[in-house]
Amino acid sequence: MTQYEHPYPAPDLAERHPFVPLDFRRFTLDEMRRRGEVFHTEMARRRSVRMLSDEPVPFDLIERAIETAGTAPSGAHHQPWRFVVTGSPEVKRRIREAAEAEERTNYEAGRINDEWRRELEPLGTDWHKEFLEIAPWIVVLFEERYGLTDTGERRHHYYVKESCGIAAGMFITALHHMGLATLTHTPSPMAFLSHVLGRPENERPFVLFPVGYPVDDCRVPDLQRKPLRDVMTIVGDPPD
Ligand code: IYR
Repeated sequence: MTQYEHPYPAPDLAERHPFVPLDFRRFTLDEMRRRGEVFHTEMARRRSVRMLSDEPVPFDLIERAIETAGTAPSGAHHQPWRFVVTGSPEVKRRIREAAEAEERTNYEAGRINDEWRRELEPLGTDWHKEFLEIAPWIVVLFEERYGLTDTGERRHHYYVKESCGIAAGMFITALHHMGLATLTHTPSPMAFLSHVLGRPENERPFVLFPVGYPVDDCRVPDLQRKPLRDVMTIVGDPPD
């Protein structure tokens, strides 16, 4: 057994903050490799989908994905996120109108420069955002810039962007795993979402996700992912 000279919790904290046993599953090495392989193959099929259909999606699937996203680690475990969900045609219409107005300025009034425009060409995007009305659900992840106590005092949050970025990743992973499609959409600027969705001062829009099934015969850009050698660097000798 590994002996720690400085175990957790530190002895002087253990009484005030007792720890509980870790619920951890171990697998055989064969099983670990198989699970890793199966999961990678499944995740390699994930694609951002803009051509979402209007086919209804039961709300409990959205709830499950948000619960899963909420298992993300966060700075000091403050969980500085809020997932705002709408399936209302009226609210979706208002979001689409405001997003398209902003994106039109991006694409047509030069907020996107020529280099950026060329980079977006393979994705085939323009200012039209029909999916915002067609997809059954829109989920907007708001970052909590600071928390509020019961008495209305501000509570500092830590690593908010990192925490929300991880939660966003887990959200799209959970949706894909259940057989749903989404797009990490950041209509820019996004401040209109606070207004349309009636969010308080301490929340700021982070990413918007339209969620649904892809349309039949959905096509996506022919993108390749970087091979391992281009994203991984090994330093030093391996452990014994
Ligand atoms: N927000 C715009 C433009 C856009 C920017 C990037 I970087 C993308 O990867 C995709 C789109 C839009 O949604 O069209």
